[in-house]
Amino acid sequence: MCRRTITGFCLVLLAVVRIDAQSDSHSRGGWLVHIIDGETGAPVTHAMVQVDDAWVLPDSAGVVALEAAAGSLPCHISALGYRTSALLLPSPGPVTVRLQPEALRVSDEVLVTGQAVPDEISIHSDRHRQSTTGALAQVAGIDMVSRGHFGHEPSLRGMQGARVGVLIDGMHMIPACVDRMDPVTAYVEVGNLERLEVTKGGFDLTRAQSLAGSIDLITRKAEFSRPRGVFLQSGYETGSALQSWSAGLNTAGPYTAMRATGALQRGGAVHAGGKQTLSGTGFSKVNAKLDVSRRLGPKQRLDVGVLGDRAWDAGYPALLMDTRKAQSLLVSATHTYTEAAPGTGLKSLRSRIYHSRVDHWMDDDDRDVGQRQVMTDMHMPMYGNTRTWGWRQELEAATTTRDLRLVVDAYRLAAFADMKMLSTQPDVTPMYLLNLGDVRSNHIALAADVHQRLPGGFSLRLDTRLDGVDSKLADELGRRQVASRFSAADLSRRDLAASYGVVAAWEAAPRTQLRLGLAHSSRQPSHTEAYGFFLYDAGDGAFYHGNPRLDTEHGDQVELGLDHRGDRLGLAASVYVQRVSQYIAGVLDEPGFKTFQNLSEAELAGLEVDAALRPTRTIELTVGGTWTYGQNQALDEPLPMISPLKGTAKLTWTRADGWLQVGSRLAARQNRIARRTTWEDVTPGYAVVDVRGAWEVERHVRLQLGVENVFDRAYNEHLSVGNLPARGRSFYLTVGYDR
Ligand SMILES: [Cu+2]
Repeated sequence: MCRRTITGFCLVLLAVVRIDAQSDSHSRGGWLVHIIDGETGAPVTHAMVQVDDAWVLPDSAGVVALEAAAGSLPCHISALGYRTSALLLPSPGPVTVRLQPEALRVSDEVLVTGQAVPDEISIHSDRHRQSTTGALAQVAGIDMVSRGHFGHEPSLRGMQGARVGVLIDGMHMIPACVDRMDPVTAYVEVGNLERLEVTKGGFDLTRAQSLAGSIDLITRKAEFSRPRGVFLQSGYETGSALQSWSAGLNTAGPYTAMRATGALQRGGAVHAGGKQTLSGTGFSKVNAKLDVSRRLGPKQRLDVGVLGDRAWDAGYPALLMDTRKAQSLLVSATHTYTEAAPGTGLKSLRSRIYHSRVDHWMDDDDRDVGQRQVMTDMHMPMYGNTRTWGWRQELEAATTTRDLRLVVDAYRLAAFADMKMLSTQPDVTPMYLLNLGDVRSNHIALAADVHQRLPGGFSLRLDTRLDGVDSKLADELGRRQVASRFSAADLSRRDLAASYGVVAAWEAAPRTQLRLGLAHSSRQPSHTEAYGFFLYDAGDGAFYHGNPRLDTEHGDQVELGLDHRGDRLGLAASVYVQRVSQYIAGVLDEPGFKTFQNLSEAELAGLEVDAALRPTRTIELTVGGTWTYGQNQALDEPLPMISPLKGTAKLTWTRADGWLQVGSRLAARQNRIARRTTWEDVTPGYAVVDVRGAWEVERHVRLQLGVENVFDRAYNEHLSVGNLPARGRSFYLTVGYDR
């Protein structure tokens, strides 16, 4: 996508307002300030009155009561959509302040700055991944959206954000950054990643409500089989001056096992292809994880886990701001009952309670706000947090021909985000607003998954999920902000949504399966889509407003799949089409401002192919390709953030003590771009070559090394916001000790 800038953004103007002051003997104790719209006379309830350093809010009639002070009282009154007023309140008494409406304007002049250039998506060997992002990017159908060289967000089958369910061990953790700097995938270090459970399409609904599918990051837990395990690892990558250290241990007795790990990472300036160096791309991060498992007799087990992460000074060159600090914590307790004997009936019962919390601070202190074209001369420090309390109950049962899974997935969310606008000009009054005015929501979902085996190699899988959500805005200022655009009746919502899917499979030949899936998926609006206020999106340079009147989005999809797992040849292919109705997207209200609306229809389709050929026992050739198509039917243009045709080819040579791989990543030019909903530009295709290997130099000591982008190609992914360049030639070396 391209980087365009808006000129002439003028947010706050100082104006002189008329003050009608009346003497009133009954209120000599102070001032009673009535704040009204200068044109309509309606009370402006979302105004903010600043006296010295304190902010005061008006009541529902637009009235502010101020304490008496000696002489006249200077104050500032600001409200979004009005000129800010600086005034001197005369002697105590009732005062009416008429605010002059001031549309927040963006000039029509649009400049294109900077040329099209790259972002980074690293793909590592299947067996020795260096990062969670790299592991995700290897999955056919997943691409990473980047806004910097840190915190990449997964895109699944052309969809991102709330359309993809991202979980940690089946638990919900809700990002706190309204600019999407903190995807949940950033919180699981690759050393703690046991596996990725990626569900594409709407065919497994036990994890989350989603149209594209879900990504569950299954973490490593304490192992009873390792009484005294120790692991140490240290690595360096030249492409982003990335240093990483991690250490951990695993202890186990007959009844208790414990695993603890800690990791530290520090990245610097990124070296992009063609000898460019990008500034403002560094980050620092620490991560710690502790898991304790206790056996309670032969059938029961208790697991307690804590996952903490803290990142600071992470640069996002494509956005207006950088992360100053981001911290998260996830604590959980799980009780598992397992029926040891195989057979029919109850197999297992798992109960989990958890709490996750995310805090996020970002600012533009490292940016020259006088030079930028959006919000010129304005610093906008922002803070956000989310708190989630969850309960997940899972029951598994089986008969000889049927497997059954029932899930209760419930959580309660509190989400808050605010922003200050501090001008560098001394005569401009600061402003304060809530991007999320303390959203409180309760979610409960019941899901069932039935797998029925039929004669003749056929099987059927049925999935259903019913989601109930009840949400409201709790903060008084937040309520007023949203009520100023909608009505008081829109400050809470409650709705139900059903999703269902069926997959018919046929074992057409030994180790060969054909699949046909049909699904109807529902996605209720996210808390930011419903209640967000003044959210800046770097993708189109617009400020977004939530819409509490949004309807549930629905997807109807069909998928055909083929799997073959032979000795010499493995093949997995799928083709899908999804029609989305009530598609939620931002619609322009006035230049620079959008509100989320339901659009009539969008369509997505795609093809994913992965093949592996093993001509000998030590040589393997793997090729993969994905093609994704997205069309916004309502606006008659391509959907934004859709990857072009992409492919990989890798040749791997394996020995007992290591392996060596030469691989290539290819992407075609993306000509299908969104111009109305997003400012995209055509992204040229690229081909890069990587060489990787691993070698066990000694017992327990393993080296991983390689060169990415061997020919130092300058390129960027289409999903790189602001055409942020990808890394150029990068050497990496990791030394690990594990016993
Ligand atoms: Cu942020």
